Amino acid sequence: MTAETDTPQAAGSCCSSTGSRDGGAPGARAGVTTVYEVKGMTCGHCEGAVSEEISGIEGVTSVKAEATTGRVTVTSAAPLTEDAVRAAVDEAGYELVGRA
Ligand SMILES: [Cu+2]
Repeated sequence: MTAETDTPQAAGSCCSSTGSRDGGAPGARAGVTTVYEVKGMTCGHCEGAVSEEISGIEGVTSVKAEATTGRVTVTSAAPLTEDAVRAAVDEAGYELVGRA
């Protein structure tokens, strides 16, 4: 029962060592945050599975999944298509309901 999520964010640091997947625009650090509703998550493993798949979408910088609410907060450099998110959620074995 750990509440650990796999978010590679160093606390308060501007120099994270998470690699440089987006070699593009250093100005677009704020990005877009969208909350989605996902059906079927029941525990931390579910959260992890969903987070991992959505993290794989190009441009996604942060994912926070909550099984208790069914909400997944996604931050990305640019707006994502719902199809891309749906495909990722589907890949993880859950169902995207839509935007929360
Ligand atoms: Cu689970």
